[in-house]
Amino acid sequence: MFTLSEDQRAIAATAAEFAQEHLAPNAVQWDQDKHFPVDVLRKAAELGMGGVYVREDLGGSGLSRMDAALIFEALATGCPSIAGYLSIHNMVAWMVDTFGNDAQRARWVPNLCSMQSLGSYCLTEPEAGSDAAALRTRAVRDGDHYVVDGVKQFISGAGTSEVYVVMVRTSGNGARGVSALVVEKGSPGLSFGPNEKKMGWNAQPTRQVIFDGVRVPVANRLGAEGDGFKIAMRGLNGGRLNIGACSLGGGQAALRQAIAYLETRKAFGTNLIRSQALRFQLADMDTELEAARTLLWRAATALDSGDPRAVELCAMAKRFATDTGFAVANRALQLHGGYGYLAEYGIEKLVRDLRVHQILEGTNEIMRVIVSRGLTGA
Ligand code: FAD
Ligand code: 2MC
Repeated sequence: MFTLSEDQRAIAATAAEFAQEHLAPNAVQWDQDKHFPVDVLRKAAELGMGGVYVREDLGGSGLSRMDAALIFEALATGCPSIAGYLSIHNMVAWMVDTFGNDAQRARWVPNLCSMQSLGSYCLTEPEAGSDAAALRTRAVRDGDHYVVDGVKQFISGAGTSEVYVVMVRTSGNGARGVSALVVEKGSPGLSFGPNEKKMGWNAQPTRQVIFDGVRVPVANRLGAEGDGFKIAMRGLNGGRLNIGACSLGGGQAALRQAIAYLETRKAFGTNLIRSQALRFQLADMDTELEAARTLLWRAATALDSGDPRAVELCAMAKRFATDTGFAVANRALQLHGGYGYLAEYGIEKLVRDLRVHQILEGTNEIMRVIVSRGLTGA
């Protein structure tokens, strides 16, 4: 577990190369322009990053969660916002691949893997975020269709995506009344709110997804009626690992940049890198990233092997890696002095991007809820 195979080193190197060539040089500009670079995402898909842990028969890469952790960390060294969207897209592709029947897989998986179709994951609602099982978007059966009404909030990629995996209420209250539907862009009655103005993650859109009497074929339901909540949660286990990995990548990039800066910045007659107080900070940043990475790899391996503690380990890793990545980036900003606060250095963007990782895919408080339930059973 602590030694990467030759294949894994090659996978990580390919993703890192892609990040340095296609993401890093543009990341600050995309953030400022709020530009969602779909063409670049499709280039990533050519390298197999549109369906990292999707089966190979329909174009997926058939890799493990551990491999995915390496890929998302490497991508995020170039831009956490783009790596974060790719993670969500991969979660959607995996859900369709895993819970879809043959016809559903054949219809959506190939285009998701090539990213000709982008995917969005629609769980959160204006009045149901952490308490996801309280969702109210309603799907009422009418012959061979469901009629869907409601609003999904904060949906990444919305408006651009073609494929929406939407958790809807098909019966009663609570988790067991939730089903998962695939809704295609262009369905009559489907519309999108304005692109939210955000602190970070500006290189991808976040919008409401609004359903007004949208007729969705029953054939678009993933799994059985009532399976939707568990499908959503199983998608999130891997999503949480990926987001943790994105935080490690962002933190690692910030650390590298801080070292390079201190090596050239002069004060009090010497280079700042010679200050032991500052070197100790770099040492702590490196140590904390390595500790978070070790836990993340442990959790990824647990998910790969079906370990009974996998859910709790993914939650621990998400909480710890996203807190660590943010703290490291924020310290890197401090080490840059006033220049860290300027947009052109890219450090303040990393801090803004990584901040939201502590909130989305389950807040870090909810990660503690999951871990503590595992401890006490309640
Ligand atoms: P609330 O649930 O209202 O929580 C408010 C505060 O109370 C938080 O600090 C929370 O941790 C705390 N809290 C709540 N319950 C408890 C508890 N039991 N114990 C302790 N503390 C608690 N969602 C999607 O479905 N798809 C997406 O693509 C998506 N993308 C997003 C992109 C962005 C940029 C953002 C900001 C959000 C995105 N989300 C998405 C939504 C995200 O998952 C939610 O914002 C998150 O789960 C929290 O829900 P909430 O905002 O309703 O906060
Ligand atoms: N993996 C597999 N199954 C899970 C699971 C997980 N991580 N979490 C819950 N389940 C199952 C659980 O075992 C139970 O099954 P059963 O009925 O067989 O007992 C069922 O799902 C219901 O679970 P709970 O009884 O634990 O449900 P509860 O309502 O208490 O809520 C909680 C659980 C708080 C953990 C869940 O609501 C949650 O994760 N909330 C956070 C929401 C969230 O993460 N949103 C992210 C949106 S996506 C996003 O932000 C993006 C950027 C894409």
